[in-house]
Amino acid sequence: GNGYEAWLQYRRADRGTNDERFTEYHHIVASVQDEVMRSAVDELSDGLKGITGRSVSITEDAVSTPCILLGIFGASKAIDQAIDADTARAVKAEGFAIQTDSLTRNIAVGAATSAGLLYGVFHLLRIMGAGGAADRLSLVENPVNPLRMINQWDNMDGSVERGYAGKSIFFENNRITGNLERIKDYARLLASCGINAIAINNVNVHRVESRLLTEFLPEVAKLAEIFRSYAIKLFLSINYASPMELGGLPTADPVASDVREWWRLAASNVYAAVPDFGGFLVKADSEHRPGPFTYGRDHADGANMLAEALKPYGGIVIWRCFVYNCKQDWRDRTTDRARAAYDHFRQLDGSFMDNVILQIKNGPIDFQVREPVSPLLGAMPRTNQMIEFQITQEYTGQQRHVCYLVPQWKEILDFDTHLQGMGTPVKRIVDGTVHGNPYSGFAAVSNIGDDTNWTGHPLAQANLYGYGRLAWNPELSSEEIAGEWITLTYGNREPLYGIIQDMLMSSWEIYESYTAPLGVGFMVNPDHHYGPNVEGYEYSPWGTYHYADCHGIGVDRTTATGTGYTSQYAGPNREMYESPATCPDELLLFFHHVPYTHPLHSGKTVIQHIYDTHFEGAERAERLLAAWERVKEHMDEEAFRQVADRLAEQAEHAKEWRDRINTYFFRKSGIADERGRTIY
Ligand code: BDP
Repeated sequence: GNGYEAWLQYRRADRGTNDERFTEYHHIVASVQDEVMRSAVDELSDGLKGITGRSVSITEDAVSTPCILLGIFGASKAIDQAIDADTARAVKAEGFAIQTDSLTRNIAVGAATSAGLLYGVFHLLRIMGAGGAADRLSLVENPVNPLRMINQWDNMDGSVERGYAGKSIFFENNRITGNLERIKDYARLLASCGINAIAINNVNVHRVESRLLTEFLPEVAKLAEIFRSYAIKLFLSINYASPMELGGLPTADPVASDVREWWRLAASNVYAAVPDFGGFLVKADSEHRPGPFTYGRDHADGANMLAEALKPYGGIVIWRCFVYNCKQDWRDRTTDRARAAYDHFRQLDGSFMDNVILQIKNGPIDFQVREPVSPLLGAMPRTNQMIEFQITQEYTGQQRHVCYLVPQWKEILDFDTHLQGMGTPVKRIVDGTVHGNPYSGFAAVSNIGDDTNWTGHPLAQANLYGYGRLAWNPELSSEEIAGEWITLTYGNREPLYGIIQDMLMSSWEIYESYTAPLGVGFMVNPDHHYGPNVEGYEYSPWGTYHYADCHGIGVDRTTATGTGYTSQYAGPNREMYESPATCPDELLLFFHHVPYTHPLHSGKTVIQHIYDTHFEGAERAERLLAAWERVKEHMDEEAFRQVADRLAEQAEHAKEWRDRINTYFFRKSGIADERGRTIY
């Protein structure tokens, strides 16, 4: 196939003997109450048609068994009879219960809301698609994270910032698209893996996108309507200087009364057009974007002013913490970009309104292949926080290279911050349980565009799917998520299933091995960030340095002799990172400047590690292509080709990475590869 249906193909399951049972189900019982329930019923009916190959009937009352019953607890008699009260009580707002009656074999999907019902239907279809057992279903699911959000970095000219899969599906020629079908299909994909919020425009808001808030509101309302029918709330990224740009005011100072009034009016207009509007996403005082600093105000002043405007309508402000000085000098080692978010925000704990959420990137720098966890996560007990991931592969191969990111996200979520003693992992902070926050969750930058297969690289679909699944339940394993995705997308026949599973599970490690070593980051071409360039960012003012010279490499971020960044972590982590003896190898150069001959825990020296990983990485990239060749006979030509072409490019490009990095360090250090391999 061309990849458009992604994981919603509703193909017949290949493995397992139970799937045949599902062909009995071609009768849905539901009384549709609203548009979300309409979506649930439509989806179930389409899905059943695909999976069973039979036509499906929908009635309000059960006319034959076995059937699939859908309903809201307390509103549907059939559901209240099918699902006992204790089970029903365990289902929260967006959750659901699924139960098979052993006598009638009826499957009941019950929920407290239509959103829950929609998720329940997608879950049932996932089970059916994977050949699960229809006759024994008995489960309750509730999402772990309240906010499960997608950020589009789409511009109204149709381009997508850091987009690697074509143009925007939302905008073209400085207007909102008329192709609403595609947006509906996107909403289906998102809802099917549990996403419940989306910001449709780039965090870098240009003049034209500011007008989404004003003159484009009628079209925004149409998009909101589509997402609403899939239980997804729409947000807009706003420009902090809108009162000046759109309103002609002389200032955007958050304490100025006309500025406050401008935002109050803007909010009231948005809610008139979109009654369930989610709120604003804000990048302020970052990378040349306007913000409260211009007026000598802090970020709490800025965020609260917007929060006040949204409060009467239940809206929220999502305020990004990606704030740093992008004009830092590499010679000045007293400033450190890694420190910036914590230094700016930590002191403001307790001063944000309760409908403000701080959105914090997973690491302190910028979505590198490997970074420590941002020390700001969890460090503001009286402030709502959510984590921001990057699904789009800006620094992880730009959807030309395969890089399954779920294992990276899992490591971050499982990281123990020690903020409330041992056992305070990031996942418990961002789900709101550690500090009891009213708002919390996940956000991530989308990786889709108008390419037919959505993500350019077909295997990159696994990242979008995996992000949603992980936001729903961070306890799912990377293997489980990959397994679901492979089964739903390609089926679960061997050897195909096992080959793709191995490729995905090894891909992050492979990518890391031939790119910037040991957590030092960057070493990419400036601006577009694709491909190797060891000194591309070394002497420009972005705060992204590795300080390599003829003696050694790495950034001294210790408290004893470096930038003091390590002091932003709680005790045990601070100690672990402070000393090269306890710092994990994979982050050594993020925290320490060491000689090339420094021995790692692995027993290798830093320089030999660089050589070995780069030779191995390039070889392993080549083996990915060889592995893919073995699935050729098990899938159609187009699906095979799309991946094969990219893997060929990756294998070539990995060699370029290997040679650039190895040569650079060979020349700098003058130390030969102990295995005598050729370094160009
Ligand atoms: C960086 C991107 C840049 C974004 C920025 C952000 O290179 O395009 O605008 O992050 O997150 O990763 O605001």
